[in-house]
Order: sequence, then C-alpha cells, then structure tokens
Amino acid sequence: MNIVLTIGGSDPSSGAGIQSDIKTFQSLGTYGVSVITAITSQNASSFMDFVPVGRKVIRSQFQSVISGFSLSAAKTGMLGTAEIIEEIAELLHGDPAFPLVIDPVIFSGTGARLLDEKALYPLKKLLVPISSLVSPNLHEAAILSGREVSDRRQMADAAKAIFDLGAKAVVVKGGHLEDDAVDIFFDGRMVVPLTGKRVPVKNVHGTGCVFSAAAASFLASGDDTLSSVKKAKKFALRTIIGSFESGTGARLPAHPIGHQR
Ligand code: PXL
Repeated sequence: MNIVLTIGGSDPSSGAGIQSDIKTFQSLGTYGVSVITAITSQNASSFMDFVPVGRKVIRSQFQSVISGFSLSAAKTGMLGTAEIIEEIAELLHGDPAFPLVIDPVIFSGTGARLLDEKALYPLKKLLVPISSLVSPNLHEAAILSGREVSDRRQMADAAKAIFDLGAKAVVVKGGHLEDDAVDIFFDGRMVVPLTGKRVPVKNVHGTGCVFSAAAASFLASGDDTLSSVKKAKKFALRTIIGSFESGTGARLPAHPIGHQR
C-alpha cells in the first residue's frame, strides 16, 4: 500500500487538518501518517485557539514516521510559523522527484490567521521551490503572488507567478469565484482551466484539505500531476455533496473554555 504523509494542524472537529487528511487517504486506498504542526480548537463555525508544536517534537515525529515507513508522497497544510516551515523544509530536502503537495493555508474558513505574516517569506523561499504542486485558493494566490486575483485571467497570472517561485505545478482554486467554480492549472507548459459544478451546501470547511490530500494520494499511486488534480477535484466535489452539517453539539453540556470545575 502506498504511504502518504500529511504535515499540518489538528482539527478536533475532523472537518479540516490532519484528521480530515487521514480520512481522505483511507478513502482513496493509501495509508496516512502524520506530523502535527499545531493543535487547533475549532469547529466548522468558529475558531477558538491554536498552539504551535515545538521544532524538536516536529523533528521527532518526522523521524518516527520515516524510520517506520517508506513514503510515496507528502502534503503540507497549516504550518503556523516561520520556524516550523524552516524545520519542515530541512526535513523534506533531498529528492526532487518526491511528490510534495503544498496547500498554502493562511486563514481558516472562519477567518482566523493560521500562518504568521513572517512565515510567508520562508514558505515562498524554502517550501514552494521543492513542491510538485501548490494549491492556493483565490485569497492565498493573491497573497503568494502579490497581485489581485478575482477572475480567470488573474488566476492564470498568479499561477505563473507562483510557478516562477520554483513549484513544478500550481492549481489556483476558484471555489470563491462569483460565477462558476473554475480552477486554473499551470505546469510551465500549459494553462488548463478545470471547470466544475458549484454546489449549494453550507459546510465547505476543510474542502481545500480534502482536495490537496486527494491530490497527494493520487500522486502517491503514480498518477501524473494533471490527472491527480482532476481526480482530486472530483473527489472533493463528491465529499462536499456528501458532507453533513455538524450542527451545534447538543449531547454534552457545554463548558466554557478555561472554566475551572
Ligand atoms: O482548510 C485549511 C485548514 C487546514 N488545517 C487546519 C485548519 C484549516 C482551516 O480551518 O484549521 C488545521
């Protein structure tokens, strides 16, 4: 079985982050292992808090994983700080043929900042250049490329600018576009628009994680980058359609965070 590593934050609601990635790998027939970079407290409607994991524990998680498994691909999600990115880049350095998907998570869907401002430079300088695929949404593409991204042409320009940072391929996801949900793929040779249906559901928390984890899973199974992206898009769409609204959690009495009993 192909083994895929996810490097990112824990989401206790399992909608995004590590928990969601492991479910995606499992659904697609790959075996997921993980390095947790941060512990978040959140659900689909609100983000409360997060604490980054120290460099030493990131390294020991990685070493535990690579001494026990032979990895076929990896993806990164929430990385949090410049220090974590520097550590991850050091750990992942090496084989340029190793499939690495970077989901450049900067904000949560609920608006919380998940990547320090100071971490943008090392993300662009150290991680993007060793990636096989970078998968920003419109907002992340604008931040990474330093330009406005709100239509198809601007998406293609941003994809090219991110490619020029050293990525082997880029897909700018158009889920937040006003009209149809087209994604723009660029691999240095061709700009490929990938059209998709817009689905009217409320719970899209974690869709980006599902997409990038699925792409990593298909790359691990030997698909080329464009077909991995196409299949990942289909899989993420199916997941959105099949998702449930997690609701308000009425079964247990709610205790305010920090409340001493
Ligand atoms: O969907 C991006 C994402 C990734 N990882 C974690 C998150 C989020 C968004 O909320 O919380 C841990």
